Amino acid sequence: MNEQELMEAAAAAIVAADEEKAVELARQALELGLDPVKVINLGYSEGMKQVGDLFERGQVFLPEVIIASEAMVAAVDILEEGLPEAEREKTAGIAVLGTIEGDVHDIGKGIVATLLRVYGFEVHDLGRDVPIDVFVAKVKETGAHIVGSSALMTTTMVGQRALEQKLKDAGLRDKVKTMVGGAVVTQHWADKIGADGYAEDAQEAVQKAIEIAETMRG
Ligand code: HCB
Repeated sequence: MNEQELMEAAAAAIVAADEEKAVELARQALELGLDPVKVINLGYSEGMKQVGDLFERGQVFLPEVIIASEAMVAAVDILEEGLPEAEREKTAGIAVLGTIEGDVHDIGKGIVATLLRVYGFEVHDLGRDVPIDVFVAKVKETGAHIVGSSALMTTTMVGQRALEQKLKDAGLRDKVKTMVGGAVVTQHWADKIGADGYAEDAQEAVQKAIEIAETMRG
C-alpha cells in the first residue's frame, strides 16, 4: 500500500467507524515511515470531515459519530507514538489551550496540544467546555505567550470573541497572543474578532505558535 492508498483507507475506516481497521492502518503507517502528522491531517481527519457531512445530511446518526470519533482517537494514539519525544526543555513558549464553553469537541484541540508539546511548548490544556473566565485566569497564572481556543459549533465560536473582550477587561490582551481554530472557524472570523492567528490544522497551529512566540520574545 502506498502513501495515498493508506490515506484513503484511513479516511474510509473512520467513515465506516471501524476502529480495528483504523488502528491497523495507523500501525502500518508507522511501519512504512510515513509522517504521522500528515496521516492524521490528510487521512483520519478527512474521514471525520466526511462523517460530519453525512451527519449533517442525516445519513448517519450521533451514535455512529461517537464510534467514528473513538476510532479516530485510537488511531491518533498509535500515530502519536511515532512523533519525536516532546522536548524536555520547554523553551519554545507557554501556551494555554481549551475548547470553548458549551462545546465538547476536543479531538482536534488534543492533537494541537500534543504537537505543541513535541515542538517544545509548555502546554496547559484546559480540556473542553471551558468557561471564558477559566481561560483568562490560566493566562494570568502562567504568563502564557499564546492562548489557543477551539470551537466546532456556530453557537460556541462566539465564545472566542468573548475571550478577546475578557482578556482586554483583565488588562492581559497586550501580554498574550490569541489563536483560534476548529471546524467552523475561518481566517475571516479571526480577523473579525481581532484574534492574532488562525490555524486550519495542527501543523499550521504549531507554525503560527512558533512565529507568535518569536515575535513576543522580540
Ligand atoms: Co459534533 N458536530 N456534535 N460531535 N462533530 C460537528 C462539529 C458538526 C460540524 C457536524 C455537522 O453538522 N456537519 C456540527 C456543528 C454544526 C455547527 O454548529 N455549524 C456538530 C454538532 C451539531 C454536534 C452536536 C450538537 C450533535 C447533537 O448532540 N445533536 C453535539 C455537540 C454537543 C456539544 O458540544 N455541546 C456533537 C457531538 C459530537 C461527538 C461527541 C459525537 C463527537 C466529538 C467527540 C470529541 O471531540 N471528543 C463529534 C464529532 C466527532 C464531530 C465531527 C464529525 C468531527 C470533529 C472532529 O473531531 N474532527 C464534526 C464535523 C466536522 O468537523 N466537519 C461534527 C477532526 C479534528 C482533527 O478536526 O477541526 O476538530 P478539528 O481540529 C483541527 C483543526 O480545526 C485545528 O487543528 C485540529 C487538528 O488538525 N484546530 C485548532 C482545532 N482547534 C484548534 C485551536 C487552535 O487554536 C488552532 C487550531
